[in-house]
Amino acid sequence: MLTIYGVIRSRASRVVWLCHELGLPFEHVPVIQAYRLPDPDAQGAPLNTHSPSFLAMSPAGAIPVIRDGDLVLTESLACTLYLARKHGQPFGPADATEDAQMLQWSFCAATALEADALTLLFLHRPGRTQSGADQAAIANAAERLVRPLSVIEDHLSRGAYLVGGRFTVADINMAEVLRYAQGYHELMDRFPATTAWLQDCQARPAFQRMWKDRSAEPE
Ligand SMILES: N[C@@H](CCC(=O)N[C@@H](CS)C(=O)NCC(=O)O)C(=O)O
Repeated sequence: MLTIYGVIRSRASRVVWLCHELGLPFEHVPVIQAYRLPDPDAQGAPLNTHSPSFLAMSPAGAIPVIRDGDLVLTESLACTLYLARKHGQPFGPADATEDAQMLQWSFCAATALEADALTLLFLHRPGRTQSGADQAAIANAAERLVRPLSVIEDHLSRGAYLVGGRFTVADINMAEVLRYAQGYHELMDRFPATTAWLQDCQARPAFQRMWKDRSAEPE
């Protein structure tokens, strides 16, 4: 059986969401980020990204990791793309063209969006007092996101989903990155097709199931 290592309050959410879409059973090992623990190296600390047994399996010391038979795989987007390709349509590619398009949107999410979207998530939390430096970082991140978001907006204005006219792994990979920026309305309100698509993705029962389990985890 497939094993997913990593609490759902992490990029493991992407893999869990896809598995629910696929109806794929998995064992879940809730390895937690070391930085979220007061003393990750203490005896009796929960299994975390510093734990020797976890590092022995995955020296990168990051979650998520999946194990599928003899394959141990890191990098959340590699995990989702692998599972989607393995299980085929509708969530995976029908052919090399769709495969390339799924890679394109996933790499776009990881390289053109993720870092700046995370800046918005961390610095624009409700109730957080922002320093001047924070405000500058938020403005810069939002400005850098305009160009890739314009490309996505244009694409989604002409079709409901990113690839093949159906919901696929590309939508999961992109939606989970754009979720980080979703609360920054000053930016997202400029992209109505993208906002509507994101809400549509998050209304799916598989996302809702993942989100319920994620919300049940300690903050
Ligand atoms: N590019 C990697 C990033 C993995 C990553 O940084 N994961 C975070 C949690 S979302 C982590 O494990 N941090 C470990 C730590 O800080 O101890 C991926 O997409 O899987």
